[in-house]
Amino acid sequence: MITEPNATLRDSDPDVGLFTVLREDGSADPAVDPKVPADVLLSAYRHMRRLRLLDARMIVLQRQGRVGFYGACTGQEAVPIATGLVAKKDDWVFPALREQSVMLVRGFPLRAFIAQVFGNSGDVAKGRQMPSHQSGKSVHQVSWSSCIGPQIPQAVGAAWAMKLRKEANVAFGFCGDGATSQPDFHTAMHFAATFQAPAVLVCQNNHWSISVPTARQTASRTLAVKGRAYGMRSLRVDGNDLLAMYKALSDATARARAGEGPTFIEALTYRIGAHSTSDDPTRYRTDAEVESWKKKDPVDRLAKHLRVLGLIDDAHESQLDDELTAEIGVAVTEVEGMPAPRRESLFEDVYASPPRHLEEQRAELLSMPPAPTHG
Ligand SMILES: Cc1ncc(C[n+]2csc(CCOP(=O)(O)OP(=O)(O)O)c2C)c(N)n1
Repeated sequence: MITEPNATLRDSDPDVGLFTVLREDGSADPAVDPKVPADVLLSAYRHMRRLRLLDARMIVLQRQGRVGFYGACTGQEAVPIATGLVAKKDDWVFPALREQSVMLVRGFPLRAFIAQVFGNSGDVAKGRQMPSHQSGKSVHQVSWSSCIGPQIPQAVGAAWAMKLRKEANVAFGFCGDGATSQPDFHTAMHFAATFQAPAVLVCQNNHWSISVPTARQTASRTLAVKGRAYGMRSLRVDGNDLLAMYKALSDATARARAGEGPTFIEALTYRIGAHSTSDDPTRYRTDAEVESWKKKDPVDRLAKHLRVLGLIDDAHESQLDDELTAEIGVAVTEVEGMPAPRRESLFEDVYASPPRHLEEQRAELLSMPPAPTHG
């Protein structure tokens, strides 16, 4: 890991610097410690552990044929959880593949989150999206689109609207390293910097875009440097370091709210698991590489820090795991028992007054016996 000695949040040299707070012994570098209150640290830890357990459970459900698809963020939990803690109520979040969980930190119910994966009547989107594409209007989070890249222009557009309305809100936009090769990324970065949109744009550089390594994605030494080329404050942050991400995101949002424009953050991290349940990563990367990143696991690193601070111990950790496992188990059982979305919901939410042909189709559908339920 490249660590700039006495790293601060200056962006003078983002192509070699890496902002890190947590040290190997679990202590925080006093020169840059953001001094996050203990209750926030414990909340971050709880959310990270819950997400780790939730992802593992959902993958098992997919393997058992109980849900169709799942995309986990194992190894990348620090970025979404820090975002959820930093975001304010009226901010908007435009996640990419690995940031759906931001909404859980902002109060979206776990059951509704899981129901989206089942696509049943507990899903606020009525089963209309692919699994793992959660959204929640109540927590200002849109669904990501399976197309790679559009989250960045969407976030910048929302941020631009916030600026025009003179609101002190922020739009968070996410992408992976693969998305930086998409035209959408460059159009949005250019617009955000030129018009000083209050956006916080985060690229989770997890080193792989399915089977394509980041080195094949760019000739630049880093991705952070791309933001600088557009004239935007850009920094490279240890994405497996909850404290570093919390500090970087807090500073970026404070600047955006103060009218000081957008920030681009390259968060260096690693996808420990498969790209999705449709992928076999052993076909393109080595076990040794995965093992080396497991040593930098973001959940373990925060746990070590909390132990150093005396905030958790073995008993606390095992009690927390039991509690979270039970919470997830109860939620899965309850959600799995929910019926499919009402079939007439197919005709809802598009037209304020449905046209005659749709009314006819709806009546025809309802005149038929319902499809048999499986289970
Ligand atoms: C426009 C487009 N091209 C290709 C794909 C196929 N695809 C799905 S996910 C993915 C990789 C995305 O990699 P990255 O942006 O690095 O995010 P990560 O999966 O690593 O989080 C690709 C190429 C797609 N969905 N959309």
